[in-house]
Amino acid sequence: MTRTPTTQDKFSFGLWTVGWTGRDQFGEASRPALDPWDYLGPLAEAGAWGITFHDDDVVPFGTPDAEREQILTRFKQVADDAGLVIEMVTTNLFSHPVFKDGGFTANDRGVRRFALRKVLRNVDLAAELGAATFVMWGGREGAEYDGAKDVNAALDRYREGIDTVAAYIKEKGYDLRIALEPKPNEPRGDIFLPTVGHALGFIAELEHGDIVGLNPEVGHEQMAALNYTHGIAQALWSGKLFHIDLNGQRSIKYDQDLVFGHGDLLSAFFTVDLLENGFPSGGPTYDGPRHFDYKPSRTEGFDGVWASARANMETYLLLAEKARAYRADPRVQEAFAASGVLELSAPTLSDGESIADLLADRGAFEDYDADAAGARETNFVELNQLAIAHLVG
Ligand code: GLT
Ligand code: MN
Ligand code: MN
Repeated sequence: MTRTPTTQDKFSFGLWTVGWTGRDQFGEASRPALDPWDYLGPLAEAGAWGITFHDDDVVPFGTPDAEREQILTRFKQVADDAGLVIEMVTTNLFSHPVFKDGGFTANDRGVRRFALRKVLRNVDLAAELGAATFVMWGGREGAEYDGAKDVNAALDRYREGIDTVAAYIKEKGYDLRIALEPKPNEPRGDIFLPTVGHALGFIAELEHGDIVGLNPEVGHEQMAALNYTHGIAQALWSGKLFHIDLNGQRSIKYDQDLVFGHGDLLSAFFTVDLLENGFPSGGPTYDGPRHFDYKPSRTEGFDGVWASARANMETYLLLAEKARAYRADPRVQEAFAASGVLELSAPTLSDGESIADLLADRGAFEDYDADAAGARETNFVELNQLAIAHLVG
């Protein structure tokens, strides 16, 4: 057992995580649904600092305005009483059949306008509740059949939609940033912005890309057989890691949303190492929420729901301890130096060196002993074994 989480740890949970009733494509709910505010007390007791939700998680789709206000007031009150920060809000553009072909990229223009209105209303709510991040997971933005979507037009419409939301945030003066969440597939056969890389490329094409970043999810990158730690590293490098969804995934299959660390544990170790300790030679760091987007397995009752919520935080804290010890270990520092890991931060050209200087440097090419360099020992395996020793030792 490790230390109890505190609010300093900034652990937060989606309401839809502990609130998932276990209903899937093959079976009915295996747990009852509580009222949205009933999840808040136990989460705070378990050590959570924050809570996040979709509009429809709290206020059912189609609820009349007056009732919506009452529900939201009550939810906010209970969150305040529990000491939970509403750090992120997101919009459900995937459950209702109106969004069966997407929200911002639906072929049907009326659906696109409806989706925009639903999002803009939710942006107002997010700002009112003091959220810092507005996540946009485009779960239904995609297609099953290549012929069913004009991808050029879809990306135009996606850009138009995101830029409209970002422009609205600026116009209103809200202190809110948008975080796009990539996912390769499920529920659509193929989803637009399938990976961190695709999403970064897309953000570069936006007019208001300065307030648009990413919310990468562990399992979503791993579903595409990609390295999550590298994904968030590149997002950090681009100044775009606005938020994260931590969970577990075991290889390329359906989106498992397991507890953090219950999938690829070594990858989770290096993710925590990066989040807690930063890059080996410095650089941009992440200090946002440690947000868990997992699903308590359908086999579990409510005891299992709360045990699995705690498990996310406990695993994170255990890994954080291990990662700290790993970095502080003189053998690791030595191995970093011996492996050249720290040498990588030295610019390839010297300060003020011109291309002509490089071309004139015989030592760099003509007289360079490429065979000797090719024979240089890297000790990467030894370095990795030190991580393993810290992790399981
Ligand atoms: C949905 C999805 C998650 C997203 C949520 C935000 S909803 O559960 O599977 O990955 O983060 O829209
Ligand atoms: Mn997921
Ligand atoms: Mn997610």
